[in-house]
Amino acid sequence: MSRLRRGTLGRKEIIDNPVNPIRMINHWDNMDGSVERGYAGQSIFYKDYQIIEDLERIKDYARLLASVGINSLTINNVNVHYQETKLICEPYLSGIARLAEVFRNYGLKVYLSINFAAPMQLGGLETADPLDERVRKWWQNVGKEVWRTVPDLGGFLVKADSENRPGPFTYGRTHADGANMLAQAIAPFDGKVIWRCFVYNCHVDWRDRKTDRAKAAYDHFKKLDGQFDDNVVLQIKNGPMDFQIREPISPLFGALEATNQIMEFQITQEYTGQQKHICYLAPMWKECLEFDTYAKGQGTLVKDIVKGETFKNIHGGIAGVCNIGDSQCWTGSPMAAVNLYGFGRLCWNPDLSAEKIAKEWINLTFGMDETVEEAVLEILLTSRKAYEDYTVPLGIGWMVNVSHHYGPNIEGYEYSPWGTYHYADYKGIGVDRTVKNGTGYTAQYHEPNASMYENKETCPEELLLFFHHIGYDEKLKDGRTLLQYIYDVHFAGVEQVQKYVKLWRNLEGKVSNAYYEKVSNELEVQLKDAIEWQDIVNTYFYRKTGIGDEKGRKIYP
Ligand code: GCW
Repeated sequence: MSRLRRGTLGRKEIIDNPVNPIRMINHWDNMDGSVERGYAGQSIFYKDYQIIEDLERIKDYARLLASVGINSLTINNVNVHYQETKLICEPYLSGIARLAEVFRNYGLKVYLSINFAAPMQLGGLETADPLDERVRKWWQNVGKEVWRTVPDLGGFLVKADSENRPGPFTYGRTHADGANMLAQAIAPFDGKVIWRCFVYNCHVDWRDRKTDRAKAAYDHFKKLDGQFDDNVVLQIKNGPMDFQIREPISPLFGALEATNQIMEFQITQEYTGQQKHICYLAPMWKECLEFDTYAKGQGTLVKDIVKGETFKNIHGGIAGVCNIGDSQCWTGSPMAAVNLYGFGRLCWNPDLSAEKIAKEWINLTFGMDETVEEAVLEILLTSRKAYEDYTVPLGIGWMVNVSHHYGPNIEGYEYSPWGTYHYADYKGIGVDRTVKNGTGYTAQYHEPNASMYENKETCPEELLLFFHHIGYDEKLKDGRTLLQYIYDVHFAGVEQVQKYVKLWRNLEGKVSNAYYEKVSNELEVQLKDAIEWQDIVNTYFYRKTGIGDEKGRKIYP
């Protein structure tokens, strides 16, 4: 590791501009103090339905975000409940103004998540129809009031017609109608409407094998391309389903050519170990950003689309669902901080490698000790694959407990209305999303990606079960059967966590005691959970097939 000589820093000049214009954090905080999918304690913004008075910690937070280059944030959950709907009016608005002032000092703009049906709850109207004149007027007045109190508010974030939230569909209107109505109301104040594309039917029937949740965002939004106002930005989750450990990129990237769009990543580890497991997410985000959509021929990378370059959009960037709370170390688990750091760094410069970012974080967190750097780096860089191996490999996803999404429950969602199935039977598993025999999802990609996914032979193996239904006895690339692969990676995933425990043990005395203890305890939990996943998944497939492990390892009957 090269070190700067004393005095050299003063002469070093670096000009480093951010690549993405919008570098945003989304909080899913509720005013009762809870955080939806939060694993780091309670909200730092709200307590007992009030905005927090003491802004000391908020100031630290603003500084923390600014230090990794974040320039905007939403401060309330996209699921805007009854009380939170009132954040756009007094007495809360003055509280928002106080928060905005703290963030302003660190170069961050505050945005609010709004309830599309607010004109009914707050305005006493019997409709929220975006084309109704009274509704339009109502939002215009809200705009005036809000920006009078918070003159530099960034704008509104909207989750509409999604998971039972209200939206324009109720009135037979499109999402362009809904978004543009709001956009026009706040355009005079330079406000933006960030409109989420996480729109799908969450009341499907598992018996219906044709409806495919993965197709929903594209089906809803592709046809609206070009219809959104200049101050509307669509926010698209990285994958077509929902923040699983492995998904293909959303086919909307590369499909929308005349619409402002930003990427949505999930920093909080809802499906990736809930900040009890170490899972470094920057490698996954890198994969998304480097993906070639072929939208304008070879080399049309997602990172260039989202920064607004490919299609010359007015706005572009990246948003991430936050992983902090009021826990002492911000992220509940100290190791989860690498994801917030990594998120900020990638927004700033998506060309950085996940390894470089991890090294930076390790040195900033633990200092320059090379043993520590090497061990922590090894843990971080292998952690995503390890998690995938002992949980849900090959792109199958889910298999988690219903509602809180922690721990294995292989058929937890199999007969539910959420559209998240794996279709395991005694012969095979996986979702056929081909045009030829399946849901036709593969056609949402440009060529050659569409054909690559359509054909089993060319489909990237790590996504095999996302795109195909495969027999347990079918051979994978290296000659192993699918079933044997499933067994192997579940054992391997656990072994990897055992290795983490050993690697971490060597660091006693080299990292602070508090840190050492906390991470040791967390690794114990991770190991126990990994074994739980391994045993439940392996037993499930053993019971389905009656075929044991070729290597004779323990599988519970
Ligand atoms: O991942 C799912 C979560 C919900 C979340 C939703 C969304 C805020 O389970 O908790 O709601 O996605 O992104 O809107």
